[in-house]
Amino acid sequence: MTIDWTLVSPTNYKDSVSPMLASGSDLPNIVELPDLDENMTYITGGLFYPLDEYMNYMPNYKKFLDSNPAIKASLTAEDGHIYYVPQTVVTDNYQPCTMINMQWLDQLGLPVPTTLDEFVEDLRAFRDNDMNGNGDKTDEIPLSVTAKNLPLMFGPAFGLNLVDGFYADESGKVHYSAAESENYKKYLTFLNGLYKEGLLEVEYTSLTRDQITERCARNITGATFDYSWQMSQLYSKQYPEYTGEKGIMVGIPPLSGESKGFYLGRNPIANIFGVSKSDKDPLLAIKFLDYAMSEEAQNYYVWGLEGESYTVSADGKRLIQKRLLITTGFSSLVSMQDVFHPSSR
Ligand SMILES: [Ca+2]
Repeated sequence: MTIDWTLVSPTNYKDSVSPMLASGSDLPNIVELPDLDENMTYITGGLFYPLDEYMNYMPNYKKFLDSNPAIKASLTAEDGHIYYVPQTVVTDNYQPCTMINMQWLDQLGLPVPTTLDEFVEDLRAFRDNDMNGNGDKTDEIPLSVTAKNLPLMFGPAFGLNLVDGFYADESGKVHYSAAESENYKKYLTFLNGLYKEGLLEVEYTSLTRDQITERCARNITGATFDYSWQMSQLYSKQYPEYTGEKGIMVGIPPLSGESKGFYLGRNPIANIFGVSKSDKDPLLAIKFLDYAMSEEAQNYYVWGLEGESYTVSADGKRLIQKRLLITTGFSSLVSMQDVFHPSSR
């Protein structure tokens, strides 16, 4: 299959695609929607085929929906039909994570922290030493994180899901995070402690990603929290010594406190694709989307090519061969916001 891709920059994707959808004419066969169609605007406009009527041609998608009932429920419209195929975020490598300045950690001879206590010790060491070696012990900022990311970074260690607002425990009982008063109080007390000790940047309420990036360029910050791909795509790149081989701002697993940490931050449905009714013979587009949901395509997406970007060891584990290739592929896939058009018949 040859695909005629129409590439649109992520920054003006919505502005470019919304008018096309509003006019409803000359749409490509497959469209990535500019939003999640929460108000069913495009569905009620009759722009897209109900894909559930084509499940005979979508064995991979059917299998995915059957094994992910919560995602299936989210995708099912009020009229009972499913109109879209999602780009899903169900793996940990797509989640935001804590990133730590690995050069600073190495200089101190400290291990990668796994608990809040260890992390706080690292921050104190960053605060108290001339980590960037400019002769000034006072210009190091231990932690630069946006206010929006703080609950994602530290909530889980207190057993709190402050993003969705609720969670179900092992017995299936639903809890509402902010109302878990004891844990929530401990969480706030912890943050207050960071602030008072000068570990959390004073201007954290107004801090932006651009400012954090600039702090990395000046090598004055010890840790941050952001989407995983930004460690290579954005932050580590700010350091002149970064070659792509060894990360400088490096992601670490979720920190644990009284509760075991967990990744938190992204809706399992990140984007949605529909097959437009401009396509009078939609089966090829439908089969293509189904292939995208297959295990084969997902393996390509995540791992690349066996023998080139990864190898499989005797015990069945996949090992990354070329870190750069993976990193590059990762970035371009993540930033991809495409309208595409399978034109070859
Ligand atoms: Ca310094």
